[in-house]
Amino acid sequence: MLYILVCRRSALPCSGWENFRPRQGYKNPLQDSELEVISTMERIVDLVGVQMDFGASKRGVSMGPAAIRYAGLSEGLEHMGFQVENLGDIVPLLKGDTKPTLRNYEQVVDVNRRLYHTVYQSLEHGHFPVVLGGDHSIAAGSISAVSKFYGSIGIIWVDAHGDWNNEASSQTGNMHGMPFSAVCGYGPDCMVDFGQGPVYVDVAHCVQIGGRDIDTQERIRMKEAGVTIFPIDMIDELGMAEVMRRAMAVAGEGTRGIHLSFDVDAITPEAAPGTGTVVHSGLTTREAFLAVETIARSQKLLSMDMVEVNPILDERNKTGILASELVQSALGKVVF
Ligand SMILES: [Mn+2]
Repeated sequence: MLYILVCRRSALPCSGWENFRPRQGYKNPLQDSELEVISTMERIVDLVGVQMDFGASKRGVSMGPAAIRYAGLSEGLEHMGFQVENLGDIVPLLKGDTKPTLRNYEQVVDVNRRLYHTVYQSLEHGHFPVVLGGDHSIAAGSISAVSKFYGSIGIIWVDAHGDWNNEASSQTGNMHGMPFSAVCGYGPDCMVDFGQGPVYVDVAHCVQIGGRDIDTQERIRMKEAGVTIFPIDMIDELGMAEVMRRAMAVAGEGTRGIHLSFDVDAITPEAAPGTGTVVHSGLTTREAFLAVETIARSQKLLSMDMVEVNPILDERNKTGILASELVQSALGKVVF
């Protein structure tokens, strides 16, 4: 007996009934034994690349989308049964205004505005948006769209860094260190306000996982805001399974679903060398997979970013391949 039920909103296989829209010919599997496949047509993933590296100090992460695509992401997702729509890449302006506290802000803001519209449209179509970075500043645009569309979401932010600076607290002015703060309404607002009336994400549903290089000012701001943080030492002690159970409760309960923002620098540099801001002693690859597999099993994932893959710094696309596999696992690829 095979029944495939699909959440229209998340485009993921769904065992619940909340989001299920019965269509003509539908028969309740609990009462009827007839073989029926329901609506695999609606499992559409929109892939959008963002060739952005103006939010970081090192160049080259703009080639991340190509690296992840060459690693076979579309083919892998299609093999899983998804229909993949490749929306191409967003390319930043060649030049733009800058200032010491917000480096290359004009290019960052412009890209985020365009990404906002792309992701919002994807959600309106009932598709599942996957955003490939690019540096992490682009999460401001993608999350702004998801938050505006759903109203109430949770965020799971997997990263070696807090990304919770603003123009006042940042020591570098690099805007890839600011998006988490921005989407929660703690600035800089230019990253998330495109005239759409931004819907800020409630910090009560925000989780940081894998942090091990958080600035002093940033730490104070995160504590004051009340972000739930599972730094690397807590993952050592509790184990990733328990950390994810707690993270899912914070981000998933009382929200429409979860946005996953995954920075590959969360993973230990031996396994993910192709990224600009490596920090020693990070997540093992299995801890990273367990995290995304847990999110997939919850069926609460609404959208995701996979960011900071820098092919110039990589070894034979090792990090690009890992990023591609992590996206597939987040969308439900199972080990067995
Ligand atoms: Mn980051």
